[in-house]
Amino acid sequence: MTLKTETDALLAQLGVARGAFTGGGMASFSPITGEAIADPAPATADEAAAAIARAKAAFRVWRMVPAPRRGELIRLFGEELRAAKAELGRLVSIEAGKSPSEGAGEVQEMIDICDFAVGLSRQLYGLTIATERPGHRMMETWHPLGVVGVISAFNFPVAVWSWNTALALVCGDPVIWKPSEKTPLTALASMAILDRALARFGEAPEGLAQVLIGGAEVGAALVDSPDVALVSATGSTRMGRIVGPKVAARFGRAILELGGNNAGIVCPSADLDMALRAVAFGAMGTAGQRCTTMRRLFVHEDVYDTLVPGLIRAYGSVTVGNPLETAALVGPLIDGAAYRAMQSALEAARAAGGTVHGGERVAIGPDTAFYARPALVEMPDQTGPVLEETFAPILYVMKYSDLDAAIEAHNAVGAGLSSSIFTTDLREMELFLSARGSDCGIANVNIGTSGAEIGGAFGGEKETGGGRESGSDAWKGYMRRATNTINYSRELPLAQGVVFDI
Ligand code: UN1
Repeated sequence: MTLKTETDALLAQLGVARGAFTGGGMASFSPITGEAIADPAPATADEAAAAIARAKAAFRVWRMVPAPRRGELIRLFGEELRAAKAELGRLVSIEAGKSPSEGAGEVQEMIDICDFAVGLSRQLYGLTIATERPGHRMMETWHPLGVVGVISAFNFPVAVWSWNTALALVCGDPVIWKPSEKTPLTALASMAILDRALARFGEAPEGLAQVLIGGAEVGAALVDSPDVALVSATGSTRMGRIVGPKVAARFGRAILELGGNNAGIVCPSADLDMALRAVAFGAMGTAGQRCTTMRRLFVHEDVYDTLVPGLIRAYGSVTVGNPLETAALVGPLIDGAAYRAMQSALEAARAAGGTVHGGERVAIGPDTAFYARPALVEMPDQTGPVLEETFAPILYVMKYSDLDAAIEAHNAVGAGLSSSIFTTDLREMELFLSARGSDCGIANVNIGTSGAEIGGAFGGEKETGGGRESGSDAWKGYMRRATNTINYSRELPLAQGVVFDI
């Protein structure tokens, strides 16, 4: 069976109409072989405008549905996702090139956020606050915000949308999704799954959840529309530099999840065997194509010669291959451009004095597929390509002698998403987690930088964009807060003791 035949069958099983993914002219490829597997139609500017108008109308209805009732829709969505987990996970593997375990893991992440959001639908709490005026009460209320536009990336083609969508729908907001041009099929399938939940729910307004397949112009329609209250965008810092100011210029709200240049620090007291396994997954997992991928590693000079040769061996022996046909841990890069970006970063690293282990192309399948052995690069300093995110499996390894200096170097990059320290010394650990430690939105101890659970708030600082999605109180980004002061007395005392006797 070709990948195209299998994709057709999976899409049919998942309930996507054939016309939605054939004959539309926007070719879509599987990175596993590089072959074309479908060609959906891109949305036109008129279609985008119509979708926004439908969502705006849906908001007027949905905001009045009680939140726990909105949660019922997400409960049904979670049920539908459980029923479709195997097929959707497989489609993620075909379209994004992930191993079956990571494809299934991505769908599990969707299920997890649904469970979280169902509970959340009864916990959209505001505070009651003491007032200085007698006979008064002060409280805050959280209200639905409006239409949410979700722009997502190829590497987590469905999970990131679901973090946003589960929360937004529970918070009372309609959602319009512009998935990556590289992964339209998993988007169509996820929408078909949500459509089944909507049909079972029965009372959702038309246009509550929509998908717009297309390129930058579709994203721009969401970014520029004053009727889109919140734009939640995941992608490169370059994309965020365009989206952020445009949304701000119209006083819209943005949640930005941009690049990461995540690092680990391995201290002398670390459990080196555990550190090796954690670094291997963090740096090579998903072929280095997570925004949370570990890209830099600072190793203390006392343990460098123990840890790094072991890591180099792991890089040499890790299985690279077709993740659908073999048990390979490292699958393909998304496309040729990703491979070329990897090679030019390695070239720049060599020029900056780096010693490169691995990184070469591995011939698997047709030459339209791009597989590469992950690269470990021993760097004398943090210079050149080390300072930037290259979306490929490259780990830059540097030696350190003083932890304060290592933390300083750790923080001396533009991005601020995720970070790890490997230590069994509580002073080192607490320093790393303190105000003068890691400057990232995620700071871990004795685990890698990737693979966050949905219960915590996900996102990062600086050039990562500052947005938070998923767990904790990230839901507040999808609602507007009103402060209410209620006078139940027969007097009219003014705040701050102001007198205004008329
Ligand atoms: C991303 O790469 O855009 O923490 C998201 C992780 C995953 C999400 C990554 N839960 O690695």
